[in-house]
Amino acid sequence: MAIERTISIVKPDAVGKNVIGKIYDRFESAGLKIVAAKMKHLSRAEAEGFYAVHKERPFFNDLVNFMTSGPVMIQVLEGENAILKNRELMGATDPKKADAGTIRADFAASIDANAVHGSDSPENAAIEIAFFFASSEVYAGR
Ligand code: IDP
Repeated sequence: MAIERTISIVKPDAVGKNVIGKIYDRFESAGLKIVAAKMKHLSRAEAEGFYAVHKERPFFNDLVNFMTSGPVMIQVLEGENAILKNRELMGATDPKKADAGTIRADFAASIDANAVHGSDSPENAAIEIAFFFASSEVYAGR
């Protein structure tokens, strides 16, 4: 299986609930390594740029408002099959539909405030990592 890197974001709702560490534990327990991390309060332009792929969607403005409502914790996860593994740990977009034991089932309140973001493909993972981190800020897995 391939060693991959992916972007994870702990969204403002989960940062506000003080569960960054509990979410990090899910990654580490699943064998994913945190190889870069930063806390950041996104500007409107940054949130709009990050979610540009969704700009025609009806929820785009709500999404940008939410993602700029407080600081987020952004990390690069590295490990075997990291992109899919992170998506499995996250659970479905709507926490009501997320499997028991997933991050969204345990920490998210609604489809808007759904605790975490994760890249959904190798192409998007590369774009999203470059959006937030210089290559010198991402460390090789131990
Ligand atoms: P994902 O985060 O599970 O990959 P996407 O479909 O890529 O889900 O949507 C990006 C984000 O946009 C979601 O995490 C969620 O916060 C928000 N979102 C998606 N669909 C809706 C919706 O129908 N209403 C409100 N917000 C939504």
